[in-house]
Amino acid sequence: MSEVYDFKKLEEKWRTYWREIDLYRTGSDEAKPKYYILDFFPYPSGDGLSVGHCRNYVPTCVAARYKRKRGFNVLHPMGWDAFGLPAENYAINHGVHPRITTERHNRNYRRQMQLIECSYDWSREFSSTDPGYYRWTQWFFLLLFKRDLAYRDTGSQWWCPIDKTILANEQVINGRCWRCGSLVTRKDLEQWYFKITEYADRLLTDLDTIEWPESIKTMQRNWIGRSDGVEIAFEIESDGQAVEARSISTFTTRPDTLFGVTFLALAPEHPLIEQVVAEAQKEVVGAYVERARRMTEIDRLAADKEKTGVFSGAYARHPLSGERIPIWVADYVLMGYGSGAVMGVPAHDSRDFAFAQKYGLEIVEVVSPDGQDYGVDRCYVEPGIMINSGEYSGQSSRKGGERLAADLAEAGLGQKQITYKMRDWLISRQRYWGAPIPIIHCPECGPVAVPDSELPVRLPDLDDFAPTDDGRSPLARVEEWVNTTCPECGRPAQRETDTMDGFACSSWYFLRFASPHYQEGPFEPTAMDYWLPVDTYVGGAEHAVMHLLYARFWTKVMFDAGLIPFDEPFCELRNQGVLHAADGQRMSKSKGNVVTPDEVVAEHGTDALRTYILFIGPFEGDVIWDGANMKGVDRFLERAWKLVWEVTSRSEEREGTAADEDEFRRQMHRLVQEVTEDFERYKFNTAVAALMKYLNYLYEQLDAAVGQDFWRQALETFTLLLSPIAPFIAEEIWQEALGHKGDSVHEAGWPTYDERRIISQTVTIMIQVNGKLRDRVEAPVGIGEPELKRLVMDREKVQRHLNGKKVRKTIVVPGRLVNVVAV
Ligand code: ANZ
Ligand code: ZN
Repeated sequence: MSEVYDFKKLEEKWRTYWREIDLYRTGSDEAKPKYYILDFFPYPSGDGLSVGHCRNYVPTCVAARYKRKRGFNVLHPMGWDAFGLPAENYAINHGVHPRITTERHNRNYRRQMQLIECSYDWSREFSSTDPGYYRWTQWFFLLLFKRDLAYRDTGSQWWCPIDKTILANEQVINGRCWRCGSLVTRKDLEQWYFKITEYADRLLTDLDTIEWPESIKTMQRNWIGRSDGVEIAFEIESDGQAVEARSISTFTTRPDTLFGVTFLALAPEHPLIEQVVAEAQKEVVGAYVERARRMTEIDRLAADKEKTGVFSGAYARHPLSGERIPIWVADYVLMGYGSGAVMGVPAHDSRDFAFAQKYGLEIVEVVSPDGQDYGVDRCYVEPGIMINSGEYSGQSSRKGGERLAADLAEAGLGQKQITYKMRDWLISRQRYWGAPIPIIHCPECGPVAVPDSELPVRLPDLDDFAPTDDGRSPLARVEEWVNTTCPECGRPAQRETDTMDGFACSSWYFLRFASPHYQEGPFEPTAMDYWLPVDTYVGGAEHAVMHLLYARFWTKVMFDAGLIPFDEPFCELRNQGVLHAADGQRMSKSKGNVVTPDEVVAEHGTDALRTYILFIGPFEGDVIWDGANMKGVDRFLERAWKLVWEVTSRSEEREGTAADEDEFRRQMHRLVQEVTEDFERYKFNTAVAALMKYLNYLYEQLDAAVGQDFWRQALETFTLLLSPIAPFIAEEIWQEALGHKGDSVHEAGWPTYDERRIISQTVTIMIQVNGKLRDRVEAPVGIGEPELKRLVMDREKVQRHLNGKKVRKTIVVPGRLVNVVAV
C-alpha cells in the first residue's frame, strides 16, 4: 500500500485480477442457499448509460455482493432486450441495420456496466435478438397457441401513423403513441392476441402473495379492473317494427338504482343499433356513429368531455315497473366493456346526469343519504337508503340491491356478472425488428404451428426493412421467405409475416438466465428448479403494468403447462427512485443534461461514483444529481485510505485500557449492526452515512489507549463493510495493508455483531417508592425486568424508605422508571 490514494492505479490492477480469478461467476456450492437478484431487462439505447441508470445497477450490485458475503450462491445476470420499435427506429433514423446498431449498443452498455464494476456473471449474457434465444420466445408463442391462448381476430386497432404499426391498448397514452407521441388512428386489421383476460382473476388475487410495493399492486388492480355487478336485460318494444333481438343487456354495479333508470344508452358500435333504430332517426344515428368511431376511447371517456348522443327513436321496457324507456346512442358508453350498453340513472351517476341534463331526460331520485326526498337538481352518487323503489324502498343500497339482483335472477331478467377492464394482449406488430410469429397460414388447414424442429423461424436479413402504410410487415415483401409448405398437409402455404412485440421477449428472460446456453428447451429443468423464482427484482416504477403483468401471465401459463413449479415470477419487487439532472428534469440527450458514468469515473473513480450514487438519497426516492457533492465522497475515501496508512504504519505497540477498548469494540459492533440492517432494507444511503460516521470516530481515537489488535479488527470490519460499496479501495486495503494477500476481500465473509456488546450502554432509571422519587440507578439499555427489580431492591436508599414494609407490587416502565408499591 502506498501513502497516496491513486484510484486509477487501483482500478487497473484489480479489474485484471478479478477477471483472472473469475470473481463474479455464479456460485454453485450445493451446501449454500440460493439468491437470485435481477435487474429489469434493459433496452440498450444509442445514448448509452447515464448516471441515472446507475441508480438501478449499483444498488443491485451491492446487494448481490452483500448476499455472496452472507454465504449465498448468487445469480446476478445481465442481458439485452434489443428487439422492438425503439431499436428499429434508431436504425432507420441512422440508416444502419438494426442488427449492427443493437450489437454496438449492447457492447457499449456492457462496457459501461463493467466500468462501474457491476458484479454480473457475464458468462450468462444474451440478447433477445439471438436466434438461440428467440427460438424459445417462438416456442412459448406456440405453447400459448396450442393451449388456445393465442388467437387471431379482426378488429379496429390503434394505428400509429408515424411508427406505422398497430399498438396495444396500453401503448396508447392520452390518445398518443407511447413511443413517438403522435396521435393514433384506427385501422381494421387481423391481429394476434394473447388471452390474458382468461387469467384476470388469478393475476388479481395472487397479488396478495407477493412482496411488491403497494403502489404497483394498486396500478395492476386498477388495470385489471375487476367489477362485480349485475347484468340486467331490458326488453325492446316492438310496436310498429320488427325487432329480432328481444332485449338489450346492460351491466351495472348499482342494481339498487334500477327504479331510477330513465333511458338506456348504447355504445356507437353496438350491433343492435341497426336493428332498433327507427326509420326517421337512421340518418342522424348513422352520422353520429361515424363521428364517434374516429375518436379514441380515452377522449370518449374523459370526465370533462361534453357528453353527446342521439335518440334512436326506439324504446325498451323497464323490467319491474314496465315503463317505456327511450333508447339512446352515446359515445361515453364503450363497446368493449360490460355489454356495451348502460341503464341510465341520472340521479345517481354523474355521466348519466350530465347527459340527461343536456338532452332534457327525466331524472328520478331513488337513493338518498337518509331516506328523505331531496329533489333532483344534484347527482347523489354514494350508496344510501332506497326510495321511490316500490317494495324495496327503505332498504339500504347494499341489502336492497342484493335482494333486487336476486329477485331479477329468479325472474330470469338478470344475473350476477363480473367484468374486467383489462383487454386481451395484442401481440402482433407490422414491423421488421422482432421475433417472427412462428405460424404458417395454409388455405386448407388455417393457421398451423411451425414444428418445434424447425424453430427458430429466423428473421431474414433485409436491406430494406422500412415499414409501410398498408398495415403489412416488411417481411411480406420477401417472397422466398413467405412462401413455404404447410407442415400438416404439405400444400403451398405462407408464413405469418408479423413479428412479436418486444414485450414477448421480456416475458420469460428471467428463466433463461438459469441455463442460458441450454439447447434442448427454454431452460434446463434442474437449473430452473434451483434458481427460480427470482428473489429480488429491481427496476423503475414506470413498468407497473405492461411488462410486470405480462411476465406474471406467462409464468402462470407455464405453471399450468407443468413446466415450472411456481406461478409468480418475482417474489420481491423494488423500485428505485429517479435521478434527475441538475436542472430538475429527466436526463436526456435531447435536453443536453446527461451526466455519463464515463466522465464521473474518469474524474473521481468508480468507487467514488458508486458511493455517491448510494449516498445521494433513499433508494426509493427521487433525487437530483449534484456533481459538486462528489467532493465529499472523494474526501471520505481518501480519509479512509489515510487512516489505514497511518494505523498500519505505526511502529510502537500500544497498551490499551479495558474501558477504552470496550467502548472501541462496542462502536465496531454497532456499525456492523447498522450496516447489516441497512443493506437488508435497501437503506444504502444510511449505510454509507454510518461508515462515514465511524471513520470520524476512528480518527478521534487515534491517540486513545487501544491496542493494535483492536485497531486491526476495527479496520478489517470497516473494510469488509465497505467492500460491496467501494470494491477497489477495499480490495487494496484488505490485501495490501491488512495482510490478506491472495485472498480477495470479496470472497471473505461478512462480519457478525454481538447484541450484548452493543447494549453495554446504560440509561438512568428513576426509582420511586410509593410514587415518590427516592433514588436513581444506572442500568444497561434493554435490561430484563427481573434483573432491574433485583438491582432496585438492592439499593440502600430503597431499603431505607421501605423501612420493613411489605412490597405489594413493582411497576416497571422500561428504560425509564421503577415504582415500588409497599404497605
Ligand atoms: C347504472 C348505474 C347507476 C351505474 C349508478 C353507476 C352508478 P365500473 O365500476 O367502472 O365497473 N357502465 C357499464 N357498462 C359501461 C360501458 N360499456 N361503458 C361505459 N359505462 C358503462 O362501472 C360500472 C358502471 O359503469 C355501471 O354501473 C354502468 O353505470 C357503467 F348510480 O349502471 B352503472
Ligand atoms: Zn395445410
